[in-house]
Amino acid sequence: MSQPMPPSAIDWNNLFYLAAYIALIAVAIVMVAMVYFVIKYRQRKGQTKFITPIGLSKSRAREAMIFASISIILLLSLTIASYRLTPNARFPPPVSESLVIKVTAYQWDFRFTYPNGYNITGTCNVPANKSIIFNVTSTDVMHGFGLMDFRVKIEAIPGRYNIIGITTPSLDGNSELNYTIRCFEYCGVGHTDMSAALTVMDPTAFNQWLSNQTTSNSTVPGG
Ligand SMILES: [Cu+2]
Repeated sequence: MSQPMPPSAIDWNNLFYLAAYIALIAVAIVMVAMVYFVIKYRQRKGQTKFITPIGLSKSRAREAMIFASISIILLLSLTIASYRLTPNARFPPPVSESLVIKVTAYQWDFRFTYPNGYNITGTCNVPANKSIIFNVTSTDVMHGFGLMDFRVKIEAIPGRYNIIGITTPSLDGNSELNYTIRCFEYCGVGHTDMSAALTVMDPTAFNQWLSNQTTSNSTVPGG
């Protein structure tokens, strides 16, 4: 069974394709006009080399204003649309409605700390259909915490916390879903292998798993 696409990825893809199509249409109009005018106004035999400059007529000025306005409206709309992406990774739902996981990046791994204090490296288990807030920091150098399947990425910086949110998809008949967490900041010789798994579980199974974990069987903190 194929893995369902996370909601944030669907929204992101739609916006990306919309922007790409608008850009393609704009490029096509410019290219066609350019070729047309190059042929139409090419230098003919016996013609003076330079065209005398002409003042901008009122109708030309109006045309220029209209085209500039269209561009401004299009670009502003895309900017607003990118902020209104739902769910927006930068503005996750409140902490009370989310599972908050602390992510500590270090050379060269990610450590995940759950609200009960349990921490683990390698795999981050999360429940399906839930808002997850990652509270991301680093203990040594700058790293990047990226979940490309969700189209989200945030810097992991020593001495500060950066927040990024995702909404996990429903399992859709799968027993679990697997995604890859990767470091996206060149952080030393181990950077290439700095990755972890994000496993989306059935919420009941997740709660059972988490309640079976205690701080004493946590993996030894590294870095
Ligand atoms: Cu790294």
